[in-house]
Amino acid sequence: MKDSIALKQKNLPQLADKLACPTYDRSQVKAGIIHIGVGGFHRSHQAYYTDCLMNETDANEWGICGVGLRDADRKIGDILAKQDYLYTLIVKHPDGSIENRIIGSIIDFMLGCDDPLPVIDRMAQASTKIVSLTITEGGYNFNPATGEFDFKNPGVKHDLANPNHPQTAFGFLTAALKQRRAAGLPAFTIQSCDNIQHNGDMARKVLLAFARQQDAELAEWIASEVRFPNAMVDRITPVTTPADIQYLDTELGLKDEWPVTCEPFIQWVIEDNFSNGRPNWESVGAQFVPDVSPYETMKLRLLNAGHSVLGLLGSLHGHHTIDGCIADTLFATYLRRFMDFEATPVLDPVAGIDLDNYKDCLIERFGNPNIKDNLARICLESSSKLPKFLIATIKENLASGGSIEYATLVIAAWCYYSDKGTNQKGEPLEIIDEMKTELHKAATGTPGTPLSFLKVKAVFGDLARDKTFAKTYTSMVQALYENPRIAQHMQAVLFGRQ
Ligand code: CS2
Repeated sequence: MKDSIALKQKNLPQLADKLACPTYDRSQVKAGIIHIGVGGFHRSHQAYYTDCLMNETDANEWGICGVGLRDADRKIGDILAKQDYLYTLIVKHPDGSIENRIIGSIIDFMLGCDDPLPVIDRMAQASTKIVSLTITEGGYNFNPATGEFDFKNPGVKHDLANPNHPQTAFGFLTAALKQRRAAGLPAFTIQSCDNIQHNGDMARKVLLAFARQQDAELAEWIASEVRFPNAMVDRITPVTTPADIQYLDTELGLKDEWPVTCEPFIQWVIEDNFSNGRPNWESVGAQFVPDVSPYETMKLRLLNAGHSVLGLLGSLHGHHTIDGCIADTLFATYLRRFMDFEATPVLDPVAGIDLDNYKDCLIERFGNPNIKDNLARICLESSSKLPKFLIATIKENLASGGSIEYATLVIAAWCYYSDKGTNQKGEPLEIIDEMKTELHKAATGTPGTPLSFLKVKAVFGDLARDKTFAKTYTSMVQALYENPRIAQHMQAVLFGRQ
């Protein structure tokens, strides 16, 4: 058997007849963008758009230098370095067809936890125009119920005491901006690509809170010079599996140690608000708009919330993937009703978007049988996702007298899941959540105190004090503890209680 070809710059000519490869001269590309958090999503989304741009136009100044801040990022850094920062994007269509393409827009990677200084210097260089972020919802370090910055975070405490040896994104950004200011260089743009409502405003708020504690004058300069565009980002990107790596080897004779798989759908709606220039991403499909809020809210409250609805109910039931849930009519119907009866009534209209089509398309995307999106990924860090994805919808429906039953059952299911750590068959669930211990502790009080789970104020705020919610939730959680077969409770919501 012929040996597989290792993914490397020098092997691209050999690979070009097997799959799409960068058509630009990568040796000419400079890193105008530094990106913190090079996970699958960055690689299927921003790096993909930028690769398209480089293939189609002259955009050499907009290459990406990846940055990892945690020791856990060492693996991706090592693999990318070995592969000249190239990787394969495996786009899986619902009909089973697959498009493979090698992405070349990332041209370097630096690990900040080993030595922060070179990373700070790189951010402070004149050639850096944008620092973009996918640091997850939790990475913004705010209390989800109050929205205030958490100064008790050990990383933040460390960075305030050691401004030249930071650990957190806030520490790195502040140190780099300080250098730029001292050198008389223009500020870079800070571009959030996380699933947070008003992600740019949030990045601005938390960075300023941090910077004010460190250097009030610098904070003022940041406030006036740095732009933080809000954006809605979208592409479903499941976790890469060994089977994906094997597929490239078997089908294409290509050795890529960490490819990325994703769905064909992609969307990026961005506010045109940049401090120091930007790539023309609109020429490859991104949309620049004056106000991104309605797009963000629609996506977070329908797609991301829809994922959480299926993720938590499905985990309890014993489903493993999102497409597995959609193949189950009860779950697909429940999701659609949640979207129609609870999420949509509290959404503002979105210019140019027919919400019915958007929802049809979401159900189709979720049902893509080739995107085996694991429920463990969906439920990961639910404590930082649910306040914005789902609880916001409940609160708005309580205020307007709308329906809350569909979403409330999900909170009751989350309580049971956090308490038992198993599905309804007693099989263990993989739960990864920064607040796991706190959630578990609160949930275990449920049998004696039905509202016990809602004591986690950072997640629920004052929700327990709302009489309508407390009543609905109490009856649901009690019924669930008596009989954990979630499908029966979903049916009760769908068809009314007997
Ligand atoms: C998911 C998102 O993490 C989650 O809960 O809903 O990762 C989702 O797949 C992306 O936002 C899709 O754009």
